[in-house]
Amino acid sequence: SKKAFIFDLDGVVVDTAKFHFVAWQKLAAELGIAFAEAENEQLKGVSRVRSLEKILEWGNKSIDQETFDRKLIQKNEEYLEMVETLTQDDILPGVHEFLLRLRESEQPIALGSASKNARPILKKLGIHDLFDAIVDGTDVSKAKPDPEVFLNACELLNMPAANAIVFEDSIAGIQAANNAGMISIGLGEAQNLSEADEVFESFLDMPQDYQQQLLNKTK
Ligand code: G16
Ligand code: MG
Repeated sequence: SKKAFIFDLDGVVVDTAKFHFVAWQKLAAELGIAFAEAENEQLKGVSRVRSLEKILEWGNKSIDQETFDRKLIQKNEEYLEMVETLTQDDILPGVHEFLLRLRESEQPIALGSASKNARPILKKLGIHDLFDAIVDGTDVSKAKPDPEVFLNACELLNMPAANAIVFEDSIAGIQAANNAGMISIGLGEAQNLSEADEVFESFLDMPQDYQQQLLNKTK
């Protein structure tokens, strides 16, 4: 049967999470705020504006609106410089093959990302055309864990939420999928993603028969 296959971008399709980490860490350092892996984990899937708000909360600091906006522009410019270095080789292991297999069996595929840079990144990776629908940070008003991004994706694919399968690397994203009543599959460390219906370290660790089962699975 047909399912809606919805992919997060950063940390699922491509390892841009490491670029976000470098850029946020630099920004935090400029503000005198400590920022390590644990903090970064909590920013995954979180919008740009909300991320800076969180960093300021952690550091118990406040800055004026102009500085806030300037810092975000600077962060994004640094991030985009790193994004420029991306090639097809940076697609995470097993993803490209999985996408092609889904297309072969004519399964609807969407991207559901919080990033405002999603479209240019997919084009850079040469996989933009594998997606039937793209919903990103420029299309939604409510950030993950709100289910808006994934519900919009389902609507564009013309599929009910109960038939959707979401691949996510972030806690906020798994919660968004669960809030939408969709099957949530975590990519990454199981200890971070305990709320997911299933967790794999990468797409390479997802057994072929599990992939086949997904086509018949409902929540
Ligand atoms: C991504 C990242 C977040 C990032 C957000 C906004 O979400 O996980 O760390 O802050 O997008 O990205 P940008 O600054 O490019 O608009 P996702 O949902 O693709 O994992
Ligand atoms: Mg992500």
